Amino acid sequence: MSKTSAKANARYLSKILKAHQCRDVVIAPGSRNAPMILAFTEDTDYNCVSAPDERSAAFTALGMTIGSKQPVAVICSSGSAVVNFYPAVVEAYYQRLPLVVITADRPLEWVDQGVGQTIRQENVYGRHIVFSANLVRDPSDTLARHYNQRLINEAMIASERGPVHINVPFDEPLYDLIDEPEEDIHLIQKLKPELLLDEDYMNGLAEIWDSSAKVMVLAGQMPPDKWLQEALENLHQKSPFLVLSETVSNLDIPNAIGSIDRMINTISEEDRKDLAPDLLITIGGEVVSKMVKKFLKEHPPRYHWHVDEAGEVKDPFMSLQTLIPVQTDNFFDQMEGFVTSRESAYPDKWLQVDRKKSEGQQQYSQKVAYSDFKVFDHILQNLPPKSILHCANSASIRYAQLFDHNKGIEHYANRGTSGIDGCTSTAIGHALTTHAMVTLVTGDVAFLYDSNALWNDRLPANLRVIIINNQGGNIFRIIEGPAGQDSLERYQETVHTLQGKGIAETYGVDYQKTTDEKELLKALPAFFENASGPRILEVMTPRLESPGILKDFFKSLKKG
Ligand SMILES: Cc1ncc(C[n+]2csc(CCOP(=O)(O)OP(=O)(O)O)c2C)c(N)n1
Repeated sequence: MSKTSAKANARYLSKILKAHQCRDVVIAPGSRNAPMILAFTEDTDYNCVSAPDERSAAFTALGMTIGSKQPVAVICSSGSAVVNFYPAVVEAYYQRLPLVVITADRPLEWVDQGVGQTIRQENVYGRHIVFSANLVRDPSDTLARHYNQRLINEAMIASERGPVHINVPFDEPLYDLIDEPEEDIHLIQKLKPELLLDEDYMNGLAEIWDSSAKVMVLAGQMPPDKWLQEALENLHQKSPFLVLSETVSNLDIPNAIGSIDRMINTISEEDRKDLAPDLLITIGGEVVSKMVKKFLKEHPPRYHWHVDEAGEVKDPFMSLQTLIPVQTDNFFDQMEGFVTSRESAYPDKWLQVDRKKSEGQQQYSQKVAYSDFKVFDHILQNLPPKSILHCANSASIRYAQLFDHNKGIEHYANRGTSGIDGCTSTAIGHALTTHAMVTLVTGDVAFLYDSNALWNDRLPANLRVIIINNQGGNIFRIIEGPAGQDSLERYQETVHTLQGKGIAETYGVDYQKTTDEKELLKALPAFFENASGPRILEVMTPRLESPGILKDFFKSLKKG
């Protein structure tokens, strides 16, 4: 007979979570959480990962939610362990990822009483969590048992909107195991209806669409969605429109401009006016491109709709008028039935300009000196087909946005809060849930910051980490503002001579370093071959020259 924890709350969690499709659990060590460690690890339905650093553990779990598209639990002990989950909680909040945070707690009676590892854990994630449950300790009557089970169900249902927190107080004994008992577990499921707009709404929206000569869809961060792609392509056949697709939107359609900055930053003011839409429809999450935000603020559309199933107002361009709270693919499917069939030169014109920019970029890439720009070009060209690319914040994802990408590559970045604190852990979590190759391209500071990501017991062999080591935060040499300041090198760029070799050795990860283009080109193909463990490639690049080469790139496209 299988064993489980003697603590009822730990058993309820392990039984209810799997009924809500949660099968992956990342566990940070501790004693207060021992009942949950026992309940989850004794249950063979769960895939458990051990990660000692709570911040990395939570980001690893977050990466697993991206890969599995299911809720993933992360469990820790009490005290400051709990607040080390916070960075991943906020990232999950803004990316709406189903991170299920389970924290062990001391009995409530001991909070603020000078007892070790005890803090105010109830509702500790404040306004960055979609649901917080504080379970009753050792539920001894029917009502208390029902209450705890209902709260766990509620949390799991809420996790489809973002991170949830379940705080679970335990007192000693913590380690008692019992035979799996026969006990009633209360399950609540939520149905997910396909929502459609009624005809009156659709007629009104279609009228605006038909009256708008220039219709633009701007796609922010989202996972690959073939239904949405199909819906957009069908609608485009009937009434053509232009799509600006951020790299992390994972949209792969013919009428899309993927390198938004390359276009917007290199056309004349007159052309920008011409590109500005009459009707803007935004979909997806965060938008990386600062340039598109500036462009749309300077050239506000006449109409702006935001399609978001959750119906939350997001208005970075200060132009939103209509919030459309239905599934995005359904909306465009429906739209196709209501708009009038027509021709439009608008998308073709800009797609042609984009092709020219792409040619200009290829020419520039060929002649440009060794730099971050050049290195990105080579990396992106060498990525294995049908693989997954994670880009760290911040220069990595910004460079990635400038290039045309090979079809079939999925793109991810922690753009919920744009932190550098969990990019490696997130990529590792994602790699743990897939057989595809997962490549993380990261700056040196982001890599060093999250080096504890490698401290887990299940480092995936399909992980490849490329550190672009430009000896500091090169982004601060690129953006306007810090570049001319005395504070730049010490306080923003944080110039250093650190390298990843020692970290790789500590964690037993295969490591290689390249210092010029020739070495890089030689290393890349072998680096991406299948291997028995993860690999790190550190690419040394010139910190002073790279920002200038990026600026020259934009200048050269402006001229062309
Ligand atoms: C947790 C956190 N702290 C600080 C920042 C501000 N920040 C943004 S990018 C960056 C430097 C990144 O440097 P690196 O990883 O070397 O990438 P590079 O810019 O050189 O490509 C910093 C400190 C942040 N985004 N997140």
